[in-house]
Amino acid sequence: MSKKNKNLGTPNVPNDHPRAESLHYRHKLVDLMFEKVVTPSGLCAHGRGEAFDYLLGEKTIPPSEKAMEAAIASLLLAKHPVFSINGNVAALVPESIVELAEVLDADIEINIFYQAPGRIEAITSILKKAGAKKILGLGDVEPTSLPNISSNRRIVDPRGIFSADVVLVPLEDGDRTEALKSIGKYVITIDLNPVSRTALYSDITIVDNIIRCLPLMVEYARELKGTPPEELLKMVETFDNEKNLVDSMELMRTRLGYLSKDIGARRQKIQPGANE
Ligand code: PTJ
Repeated sequence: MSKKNKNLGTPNVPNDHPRAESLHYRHKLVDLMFEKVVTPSGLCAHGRGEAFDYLLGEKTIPPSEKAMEAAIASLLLAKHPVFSINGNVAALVPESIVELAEVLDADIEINIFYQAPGRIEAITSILKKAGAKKILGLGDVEPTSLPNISSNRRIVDPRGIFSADVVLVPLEDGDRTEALKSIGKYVITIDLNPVSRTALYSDITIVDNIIRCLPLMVEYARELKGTPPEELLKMVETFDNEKNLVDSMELMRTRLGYLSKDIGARRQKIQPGANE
């Protein structure tokens, strides 16, 4: 997150702070944790994501744009696309999730790991405020279980993830992704960690911050809607997730190399005389 001097209106975060936008999202997650949308573990997950984002230079990299294009193409080709929404996703990008689902005619299913009284209701409320009309995973029908997984990540809505052909599972634990793959779902994820199990198991991994990439995915969806299915299929078939993950890691490595060479100059800038 690098936009400066934007009025974010976050108490205690001056807009001219060099990391104002990043701090704004941290405060937002903390506030929403007290409202039960986000779980305390969600804060840890966000911190892990931030560390990887730093290695990307907090920018959307070309391999991620490629992955987004293939992801949108596969969602447009899907018979029943479903988005799995946890607390962090609902807190960070509620409007974009609802807009993307609308453009792609996808279902939204709230699917959380840390079950606690009031959480589903809090997430429902944030999604409804963002304009969601239909939300699955609310327990109004008997839930069903994914095979090959013992934790409560197995519990899904029979009308949603269970019957989907393509599932978008952003910021997700590897067990769920592995279980979804074992029953033949086509899985798309958004994960800043290119070596997480979810990143490795998924058919398409978008290595980007969900805050940056969801609005871009909405743009791709609007652009690609109406593209002939043969062209969409070509975009999906020519996409190579393994190569894309390697390319993303190479860019992180290059940036680390650049940062290590530049460290003297950066120290001098922050602390004049440091190298004398
Ligand atoms: O709301 P709940 O109860 O379902 O819990 C949600 C969390 C996030 C706690 C849960 O799904 C979880 O444990 O996730 P993990 O296994 O920590 O995986 C989250 C992944 O998302 C990690 O690889 C992070 O690097 C990545 N990540 C975190 N923040 C972002 C991110 N990726 C993209 N954008 C982010 N903003």
